[in-house]
Amino acid sequence: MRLVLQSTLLPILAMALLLGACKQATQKANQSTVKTTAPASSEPWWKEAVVYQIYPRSFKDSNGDGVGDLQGIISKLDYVKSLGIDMVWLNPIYASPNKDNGYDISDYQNIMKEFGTMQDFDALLKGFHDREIKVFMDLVVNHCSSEHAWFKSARSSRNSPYYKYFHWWPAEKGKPPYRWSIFDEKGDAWEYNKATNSYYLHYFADAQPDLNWENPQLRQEIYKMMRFWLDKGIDGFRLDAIAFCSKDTTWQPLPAEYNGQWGMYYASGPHLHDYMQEMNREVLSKYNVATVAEAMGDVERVMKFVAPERKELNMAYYFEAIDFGYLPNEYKMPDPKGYDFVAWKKIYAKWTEAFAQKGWGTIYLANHDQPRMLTRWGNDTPEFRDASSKLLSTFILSMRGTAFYYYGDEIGMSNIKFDKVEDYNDIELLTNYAQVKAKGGDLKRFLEGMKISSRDNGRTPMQWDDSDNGGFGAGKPWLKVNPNYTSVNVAAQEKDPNSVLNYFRKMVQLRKKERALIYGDFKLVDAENPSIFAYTRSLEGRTILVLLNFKAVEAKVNTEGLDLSKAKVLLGNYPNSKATNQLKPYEALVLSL
Ligand code: TEU
Ligand code: CA
Repeated sequence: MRLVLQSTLLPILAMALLLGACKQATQKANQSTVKTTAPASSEPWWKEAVVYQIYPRSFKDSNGDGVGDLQGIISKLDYVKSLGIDMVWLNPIYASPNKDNGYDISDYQNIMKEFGTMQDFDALLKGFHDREIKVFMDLVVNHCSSEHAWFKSARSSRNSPYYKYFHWWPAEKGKPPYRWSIFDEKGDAWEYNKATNSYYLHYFADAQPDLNWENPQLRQEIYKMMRFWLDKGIDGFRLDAIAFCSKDTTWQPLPAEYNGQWGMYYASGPHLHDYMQEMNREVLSKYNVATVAEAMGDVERVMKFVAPERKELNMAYYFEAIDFGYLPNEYKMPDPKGYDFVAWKKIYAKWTEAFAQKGWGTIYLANHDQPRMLTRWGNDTPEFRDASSKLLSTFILSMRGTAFYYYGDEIGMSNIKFDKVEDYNDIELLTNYAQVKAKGGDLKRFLEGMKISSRDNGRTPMQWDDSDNGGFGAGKPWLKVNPNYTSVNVAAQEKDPNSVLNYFRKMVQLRKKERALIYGDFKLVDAENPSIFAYTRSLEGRTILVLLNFKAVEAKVNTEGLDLSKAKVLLGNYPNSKATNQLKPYEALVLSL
């Protein structure tokens, strides 16, 4: 909603008062008529939320079996609260044989044995709610596990009532038309099943058969399951790979316009948005909850999920910025020449501007599908670990869009960089490794690249203290703990007021205090600057200037047109930060103008 300031001055003043940020804001508001996307008092909570993502397998192991669990999270509720965050997103905790760590669900209404019981879940939800923290669950419904009762029945006979819950190609019609698979060694998304003499479809691993959304009965089952969790009082869903759920069942060859871009094609199913609207009508609209779509594709595609008048979902991730800087067609192999920083900034500007017109976006630099943000976007050398971790937190919490923050980043955890393939667990890496090997490719080069980009880098156990296994748990952890836990850990950083952890907390508080950081207009400053990411966030006459030097050398930013002479430092990541346009390596400055 775009509003002119004068017409909304009263409610805005009331709100500013409430937030204790009134004085400066109102003084400036009187002088200015800047057009902003002003927050009506009716703005939904999820726009202002800071989300903390917990990968339950790696957060805290309560019983010494080497796997994080729900009781482990319960034991850390006060820590999570102390971060100042508003919402937690839990990666899948449902029953699963864990071929893809919970993204292969065998029972949607039960808890994974290793994680605990439904009683543990209820206690966890209550624990968060008692602390005024909302809880998002992962909703993985593009596919389930081949161990799910539906699939076990379906694969036994074409007469099974569940056969039509999946997509099949009858073998009497010959070989199925090629479909690309993400976690399949052969790269083939059709798997032959003897008992039915047919092939089933799996966009991901063969242990992850795709659910047949074109079947209304299947959709009703999903909605029923969603209601089960919503009735328990959860606050929303992150919809996994949801863009893939509708299939073109004419099974034509890849249309020429997609030219090798299977993901884009999969994200363009003919009824995708009919289903999202149906889900909204039948389920989501009946609850006060929020949703975030893992929405692949370009602005136009992603926008369809979140444009409010379409009544689908609330927020969306996009991948263009996070997937930037890899060599094309090469398993997330980082470009040795580095990435084009100016182009990267412009991707953020493009998406931020799009969401300013309509809908609402998200900002993140890491999650369980990504390496550690410090290694990928900062600098994990001892010299710059601290400064660049703080810089990245500043970025996430000063951009426009709901902030998603990944566990461990608040203490500056970095990539573990395994040397040996045996150390890895992730199905994506193991599949890709097997493919490179089968093609006689350069495995050494592949493993070197994966030290930067592999998902397991972001899944190592949380580093709580300098005791064995970093305080994660007594047993041998399912994935190795980063050996730097002896110095990089929560306990050490709690004691240090200038730690990465305490900086993160300050930045969270700053975002809460400064509504401009949430709702303010975003404007790139000195867009072509090759080192510094600079932008203003303006709301109701208040302007905040964010200066972030992403490079290991000093750099200067052109702030022409902005008056820094009376600027006030709201937060900086060096001691005694000053309002200046000359920045130290990885320096971050948040200034009010
Ligand atoms: O990811 C969706 C997805 O398309 C992945 O291929 C993603 O692009 C990849 O992980 C990047 O390396 C979701 C989940 O977030 C992921 O953990 C699952 O493995 C995947 O779905 C299958 O459920
Ligand atoms: Ca455990």
